[in-house]
This record gives sequence, C-alpha cells and structure tokens, in this order.
Amino acid sequence: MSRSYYVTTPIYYVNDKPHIGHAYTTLACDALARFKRLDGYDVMFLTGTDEHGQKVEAAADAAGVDPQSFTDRVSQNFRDLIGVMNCSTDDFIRTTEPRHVTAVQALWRRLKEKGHIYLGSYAGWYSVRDEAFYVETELTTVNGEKRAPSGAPVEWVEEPSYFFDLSKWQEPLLAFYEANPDFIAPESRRNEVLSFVRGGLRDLSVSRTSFKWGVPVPDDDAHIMYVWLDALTNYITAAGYPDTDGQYSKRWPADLHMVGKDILRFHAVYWPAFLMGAGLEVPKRVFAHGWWTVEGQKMSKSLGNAIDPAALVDTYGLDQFRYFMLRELPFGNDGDFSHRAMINRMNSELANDLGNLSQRVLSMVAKNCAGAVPQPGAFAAADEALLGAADALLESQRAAYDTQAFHKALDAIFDVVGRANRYVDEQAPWTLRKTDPARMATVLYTLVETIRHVAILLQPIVPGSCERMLDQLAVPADARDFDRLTPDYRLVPGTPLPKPEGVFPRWVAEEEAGS
Ligand code: ME8
Repeated sequence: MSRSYYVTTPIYYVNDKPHIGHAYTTLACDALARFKRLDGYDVMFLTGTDEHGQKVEAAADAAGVDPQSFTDRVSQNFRDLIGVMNCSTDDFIRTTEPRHVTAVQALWRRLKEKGHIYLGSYAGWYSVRDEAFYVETELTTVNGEKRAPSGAPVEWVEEPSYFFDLSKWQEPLLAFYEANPDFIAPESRRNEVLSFVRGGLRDLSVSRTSFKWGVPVPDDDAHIMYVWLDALTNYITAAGYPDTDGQYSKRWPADLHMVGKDILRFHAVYWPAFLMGAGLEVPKRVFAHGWWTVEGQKMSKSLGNAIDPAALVDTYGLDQFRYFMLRELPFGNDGDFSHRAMINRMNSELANDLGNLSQRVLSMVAKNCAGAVPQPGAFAAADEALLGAADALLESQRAAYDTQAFHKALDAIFDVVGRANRYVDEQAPWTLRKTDPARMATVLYTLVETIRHVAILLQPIVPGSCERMLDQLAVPADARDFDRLTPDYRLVPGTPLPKPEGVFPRWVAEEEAGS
C-alpha cells in the first residue's frame, strides 16, 4: 500500500473576495501535494470555506442577502480560484454541508460525554473580525477604543455559553509539544505558542446565543457552536469523521495543517486540546507562514489594495505568479508584494536563467543533432560533475519540502541551472561543433539530461511550464515521476525531439514593447 499524505489549507471566511494572501497558502499546499504525488504518495489535499459565525452573518447582512445565498456565492469565488491557480485539490469542504454538520455535532457529543463541555455564562470581550475571545489584559486602547492584539475592534459580550475545559489541557499540551518538537513550525512561532500555553489557559467559550448563523448545539438549540470549534472540525469531516473506519484511519491524523501566523493559536492550542479531549489523534504538524503586504502596505478592504490573484495571473502568467509567490520569501517570513519584484523574478530566473538555458540547448540540438537526443561518448569530469549535481537534487528537494522550505528547494534547483549555464559557456558547444562534434554531442546530452531533472523537479511549482519542457524533451507523460530521476532512466539517445519553443517569456513593459 502506498504511503499517504494529507495536507490542508485553512478554510477561508466567505466574508470577502479571495486575495493573494489566501492564494499563497493554497499554492504552498499545492506545491506540497504535487511533490508528494510525484514522490509516490497517495495524497489528499483539502481546502474549503468557513461559512458560519457572526462575521459572515454580518457580511451577508451588509450585502442584503440571506447568509446561505451569500455563502454560496462567495464560496464559489474561492472554488474558482483553485482552477485559476491550477491547484490540484482533492476535496473542497464547506462548513454548511450536511457531512460537516454531522461531524461537528458528533465531536461535540463526544466531548460532552467525556465531561469536557459544561454550561456556564460568558462575560467578556469578543472580536468579530478575529472571531476570538480576549481578556482585558490582552487589549490595547487606540483612539479611546479597545483593540485586540491583531488591531481588530472588540465588543463586550454577556450571554449563556457552554465551555470547553481548556484549562485542564495545559500540562498535556506542554508534554505533547515536548514529545513532538516538529509539531509547530517555524521554531520562532513554536516558542510563541509554548510561552502562551505556559502562561496558563482559561476555559474556552464554545457556544453563542446572541445570533443564529451556526451549527446548533445538540440537544440545546438555543446555542450555536463557536465558529472555531465548527471550523477546525472540517479537517476530520473531510477524512470521514464520524465514520472512523474506512478512509479515516488512512487519512487521519493529517500530515500538515498549513496556516498563516494569524491563526496559529487556534490550530496549535485549541485544536489539539479538542482532539485529545475527544480521544482522537492530533495532527502531525502545523506550519504558520508569514504575512504579505502590498507595496509596503497592509492589505485591507478600507485601503482597497487587496490584490486579486486572477489579475496577476492574467498580467504575468500563471506559472510566473506561482513561481514568484513561492520563491520571493524564505517560507515562514513576512514579505511584500511589488510589481517590480514580480517582474525581476520572472525575467531574471525564469526567462533568463532557465528559459534561455533550455531554449539555447534545445535549439543547438535541433540544428546540430538531427533534432534527436544526442548520442553521448565517454563522460568527462565536468559532465559527471553536472550530472551528479542533478542526480543529487531529489534528496535535497525532499528535505526542503518536508520542512516546507520552498525557497531552499528552489535555491538548490537554480543552483544546478546556474551550473548548467556556466558549463555551456565553458564547454562552448558551438565551437565544438566545428572542432569535435562527438564531444559536442556529449556536452549537449549532459545538458538535456540536466534539464530533464530540473523540469521533473520543478513540476510542483510551475506544472504547466514543466509539462511543456518535458514535452520538448519527448519524456512520456508516464515517465515524469520522481522514481525516474535515477541514472537508469536517462534520456535515450536518438529519440526524436519536437521543434523547440520558448517556455518562459520575458515580461516587457508596455512602454519598452512599444518603443
Ligand atoms: O482565518 N498574507 O479565515 P481567513 C498571508 N476561517 N496569508 C494570508 C494573508 C496575508 N496578507 N491574508 C490571509 C480564517 N492569508 C478562518 C480559518 S481554519 C479551520 C479557519 C491566509 O479567510 C492565511 O493562510 O481569515 C491566513 O491564515 C488565512 O488566509 C486566513 O483566512
């Protein structure tokens, strides 16, 4: 049986249109899902939408639509974005679906039976924007108004509420983090969570009575469930819960919950506590990535500067956008989107370094090797060094993907691309054509084989472009998985190649193009 890999994005609130922040998380998970599939895993890649709660209810109200029609419409925008970004999701969950309501109610019953939920009343601060409860000491005052640590406004709430006995989970959670040092990444975020939990935990309000848009609490429908208990459960709903036979045992626990740093606490503290309370397994890892700003500014509705990923795909190209998002920042860090940075990356790395290499080499092969994979002679040390570097890439890619270090994965690949470009210049096959055609064939063979490695390994990031590169190398569609990256599967000399075509166009500004 093949190894399984289950990766999830957060489920996005349907209060607003998707922007590049949402695109980022989903793209990172797509790269992981594709990588693991190519590496022989049976992958489940889940995304979806978080549709209940006060924030969504308010957005529907503001739009003058009932919440269900509103969520149907906005959820579809997130679903459409998956196609626009060529993401390979296996399932799309909506928290308003019956399968999810069944799962959340089953989880609630289980927590209740085990004595972890009790009825009380809540009096305290709540932020609708964060959908989170805060204590006075966490708040700051800005222009006379109390604000959550995120900067979101808060309101005073007093209502009957069920509570989850989170305070009892401090020690079990700390023991769990200790026993599983890779559970929270990156390290700096892990430390933040540890100090939060060490500071003590208060029981968590897990139901609301002052509005209706949510999953009813079983046997007490005056209450609806707190939106985060509802939302987090999506990860087990999609694995089949409450049916714990079947798919569930294969999928759960998830290998990775990818989230932004804003929602780490919910995933790394509340979620494992709920699961432990219910006697269910805890996910293997939560990675909290950094935050994008745009041209130096926070993206916000009021500034109207949120960038639509579809517009970037239209302007710069799909793979160019995918590449930029996963290349520009050390994954985990915050970063800034700017058009200048986008153009620099696509022109210097994709068009110049990789595109030119492949176009140069394939044109020489087309002209000088009868349009077929060249026949190499004995390999010289320089050839073996380049092929050795290409062969060694898979291991470094695995290490990078397993730690979600996309930037390191790309660094390693582009290091080989850089070596290949230097090798072309040093070996000067255009000169060898006249002086030593047999040696020219060996050099060109070394290069096309190196390009084969690069194109196979870049598939998770720029899948469409790699498909075209591999077509140009006449690599059959069923020979593009990572098990083909060994010397046993080198390109077969004499295989006819199609006419080469550029894969990574340069982006030329309109004023330059017109001049
Ligand atoms: O929090 N930079 O949904 P949400 C980077 N429904 N990533 C960003 C970003 C930015 N500027 N803006 C958004 C929720 N994101 C809950 C989740 S999960 C059980 C429930 C990404 O629509 C990032 O992944 O507010 C962040 O965590 C997520 O979108 C928040 O999406």
